Amino acid sequence: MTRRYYVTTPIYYVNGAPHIGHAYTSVAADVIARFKRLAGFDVFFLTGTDEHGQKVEQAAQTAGMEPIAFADRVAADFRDMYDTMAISYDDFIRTTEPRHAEGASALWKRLEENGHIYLDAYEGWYALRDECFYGEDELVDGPDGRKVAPTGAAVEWVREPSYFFRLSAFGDRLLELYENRPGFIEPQSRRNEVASFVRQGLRDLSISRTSFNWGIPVPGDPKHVMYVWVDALANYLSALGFPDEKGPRWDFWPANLHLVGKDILRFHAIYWPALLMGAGLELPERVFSHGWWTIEGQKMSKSLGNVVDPRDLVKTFGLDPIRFFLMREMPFGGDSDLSRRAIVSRMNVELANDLGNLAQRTLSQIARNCEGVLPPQGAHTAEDTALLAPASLLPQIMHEQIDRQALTDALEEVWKVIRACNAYIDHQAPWKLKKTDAARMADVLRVLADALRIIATVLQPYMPGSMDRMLTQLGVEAGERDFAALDTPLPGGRVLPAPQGIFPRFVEPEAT
Ligand code: ME8
Repeated sequence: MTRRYYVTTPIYYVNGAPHIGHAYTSVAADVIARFKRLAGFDVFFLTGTDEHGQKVEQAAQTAGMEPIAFADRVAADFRDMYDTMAISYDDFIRTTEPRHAEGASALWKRLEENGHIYLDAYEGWYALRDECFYGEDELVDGPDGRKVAPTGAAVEWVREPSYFFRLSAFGDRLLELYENRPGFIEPQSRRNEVASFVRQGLRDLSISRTSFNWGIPVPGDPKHVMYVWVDALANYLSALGFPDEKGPRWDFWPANLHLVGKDILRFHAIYWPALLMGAGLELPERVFSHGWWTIEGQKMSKSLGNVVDPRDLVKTFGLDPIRFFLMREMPFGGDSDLSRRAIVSRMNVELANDLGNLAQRTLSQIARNCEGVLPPQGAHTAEDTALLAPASLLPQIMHEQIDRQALTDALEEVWKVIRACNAYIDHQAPWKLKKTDAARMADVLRVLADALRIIATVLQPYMPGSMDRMLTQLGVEAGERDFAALDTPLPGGRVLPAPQGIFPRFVEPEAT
């Protein structure tokens, strides 16, 4: 039976254009999804857009548009960004779709039937930017002396009739969950933060609003719309056809991984499992929250005018260098800075020098000295084995890292092998062997081609386009590119296409 793997990104608000933060989470999920597919898993990779709520309603008003027309436009822009970034999602869910309203309403009804919802009135603070209710004790002093949310978002006092979810009743069960399943929230430091928040005691959660109507109507009481976070979280179920638990996609539940930014961990690690427990549904295996990008040392914000559209970076540097940079630069889970200098340095050192040159040197020597034909595998010397043995362990080692979302470490593992290949080629000097021992020269080039095949295969999830070209240049056919295919050596004698550089150096245009 094929093993299943269900990975999700957050569904992004359509109040503004997609930016590098959205691209980052989605590229990371894409790397994981592509890796699992190469390892033979049946993958369902879900992403989409979060289109309801006051924040989106206000953005539509500012744009002078109906909310749905506005949402259509921004959702289309997200898909365009995804196409540019080569995000291989299996489904893109929009919370304004009927299938989603059905799933979210069904979740609500289950919670109601199970006695976890009651009607009352909410009186307290609300931060529109975060779409989040905050307790008085959570507020902090803002720059102008006014109280703001811990995230810095402005808060307003809200008073309206509201349905509540009995979140307070789930504190112990949540703490038990964090205790019994230490991998449920990662990284560990964030898990500890969440656990201490829960330990302080949870208040019931207001889950409907009456002061605007851009949302999913509450079943049986359409004066209320669902709180946008209950609506949004339900996407992970509705995309699988919930409440139809006999449908073809339902087997993917529970999700293996919800990938989120650290800003929305509270919703995924507290509210979401509590809602699922309340509805009697299985819990996801894991919630991983990654860190934050700043731009040239500053927080990215509309007011600073430094919001980065990933499509602009792709135009300047190319797609795969940007995907590589995003996955390589930020230790997964930590924070990092995006700067032009850092991008250029990664491109020129790690892609052009380390990997690009290695491929170019190997392939051009095969073209020149082996008549462009892949040599057969020869008998391996101890040095050949010392290179190939660790290379052949890459799929397995990286798989374990990918399952922990150690996406940067996995790249480092590949680079160890790339550096070893560069040392090997310098030491073996096949260009000198041409005259003295042509047979050994062919063996050396074949060893390098085999190592490169492994390298290019395992890097496909990170840089699909360039690795596709590299595999083609190495004579690897379309059906021979997954991990299982690595067990079968390529037959010698394949005619290789003329080698072409894959990672050109980036040269800054002369300052004028
Ligand atoms: O929160 N660095 O949507 P959102 C890294 N609709 N990642 C960043 C980032 C940055 N500077 N800025 C944004 C929402 N992100 C809800 C989610 S899910 C059921 C509902 C990424 O449009 C990161 O993944 O505000 C963060 O969690 C997400 O964008 C927030 O996107």
